[in-house]
Amino acid sequence: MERTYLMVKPDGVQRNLIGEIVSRFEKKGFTLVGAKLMIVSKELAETHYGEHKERPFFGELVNFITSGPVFAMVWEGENVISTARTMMGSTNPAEAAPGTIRGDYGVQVSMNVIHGSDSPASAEREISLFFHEQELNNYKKEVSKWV
Ligand code: RTP
Ligand code: MG
Repeated sequence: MERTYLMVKPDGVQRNLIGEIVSRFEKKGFTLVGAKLMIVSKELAETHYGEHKERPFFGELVNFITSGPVFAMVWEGENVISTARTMMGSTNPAEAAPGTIRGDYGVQVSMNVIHGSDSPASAEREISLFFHEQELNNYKKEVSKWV
């Protein structure tokens, strides 16, 4: 079963959106296998966003993601990587469709509420960056035969 790394960014935590965001993925039918509130270190932020190292917004991005607690999560389900990206909406909240998380709650591209892995390789990399294997729970929901 596919897994992805999702993270409520510091703006989402400050704006009390953890519950709303968790609720959307629960109701969709995905399974939460790990979660924690944490402060991201500068080193972890730079590794996580390493692909953007040369971009002009890299410093601002690292400062933002380390500026307060994030809510780190691993979710499991069929096609969860791409479906979660669809549920998040476009990177720039101004272009994100209504009904998506960024479309409903975001305003600026620099504070766009949520992160989600963009491919199976990113998901594997990011899950192991943020979680130890023993923090991930292997279980099956009774309801899973219905979704
Ligand atoms: P994320 O990695 O956070 O899930 O977002 P994403 O895949 O939709 O977008 P990505 O291209 O990976 O960009 C990572 C994050 O960098 C910030 N950003 N700022 N100031 C800017 O022009 C700019 N462009 C991107 C956003 O917070 C974006 O989520
Ligand atoms: Mg990205």
